[in-house]
Amino acid sequence: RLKSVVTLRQLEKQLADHPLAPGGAARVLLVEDSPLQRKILAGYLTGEGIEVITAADGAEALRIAEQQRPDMILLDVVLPGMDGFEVCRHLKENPSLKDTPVVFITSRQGREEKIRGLECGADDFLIKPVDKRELLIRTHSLIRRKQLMDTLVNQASRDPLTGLYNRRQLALDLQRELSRAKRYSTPLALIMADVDFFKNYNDTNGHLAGDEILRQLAGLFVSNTRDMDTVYRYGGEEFIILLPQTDLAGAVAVAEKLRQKVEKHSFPHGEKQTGGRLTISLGVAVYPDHGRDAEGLILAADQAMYRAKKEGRNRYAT
Ligand code: GH3
Ligand code: MG
Ligand code: MG
Ligand code: MG
Ligand code: MG
Repeated sequence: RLKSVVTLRQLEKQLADHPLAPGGAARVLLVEDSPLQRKILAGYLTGEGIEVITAADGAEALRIAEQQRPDMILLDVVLPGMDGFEVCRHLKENPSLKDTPVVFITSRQGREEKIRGLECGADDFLIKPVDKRELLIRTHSLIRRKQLMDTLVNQASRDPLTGLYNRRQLALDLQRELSRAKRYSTPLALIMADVDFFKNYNDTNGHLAGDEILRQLAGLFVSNTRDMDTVYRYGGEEFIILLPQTDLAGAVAVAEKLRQKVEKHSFPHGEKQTGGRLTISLGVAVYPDHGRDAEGLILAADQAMYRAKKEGRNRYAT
């Protein structure tokens, strides 16, 4: 026999002591066609570190989910038009929404309904009338799981030193951008940048000072490229910038702009470098002219960068 069950008051205190998102509220999308039910459930959730956004039908739910990226979706099964199962299937087909936890709210207790829900990817079920404690416990646990997952996914794609995307993410993005470039017959440019005489910088100023240079370079690359472009830390002191829909002339302009920004930037101990400045050399390669697949394009940029080094550094080559 169960000894005790948490009271609503105890539960509310527990949740208040362990906020979901310190400094912000977690967002729950509540999809429910009955205005009364919407009001009751939103009331249960609001104020526990949760912000509730609502939708009254499936189409609206999909639109709002896409725009607002909730941390969890509470989904009524019986809805006008598209039912909850269909909404769930659409959510799971969308790469940017498929990992958002979905909890069905249903008054039907049938096993078949539950299996249908599980089949289309539901994470949990709540039976009407919904118990406030059960709603809060399940919501908090799923949101915590989602937030942990988001953190891990983010960490897997990033370089911890600079915060830039890593080589693993480059491989994924480059495949995607190459397919897009092929399909729409658009160019795709790749720039490789490598710090000049960086071993010398580290030997003179220490590895920690060297790390700071890499962080400052990352900042310069991100702030001097377009939102569409992505900067990656490719290796130790090598960076790659991927520039969709950019041809050779465009990419060369970016490479030269970055070269100048770095040359003009005042880095700590930069004056001790060869030539009195810290500089980079860049290699530019463009799909389809210089490479037709990921390896080919990276190799072409690497070889161009190597030529820039040989020709005297602090320059770009194609
Ligand atoms: P070059 O102009 O030919 O590129 O000369 P370089 O000295 O930059 O090239 P080399 O490949 O000989 O040395 C690269 C140096 O980059 C060696 C290593 O100490 C440094 N490096 C690589 N990764 C890191 C890092 O994460 N932090 C720091 N501080 N240094 C790094
Ligand atoms: Mg309904
Ligand atoms: Mg290098
Ligand atoms: Mg080198
Ligand atoms: Mg170098």
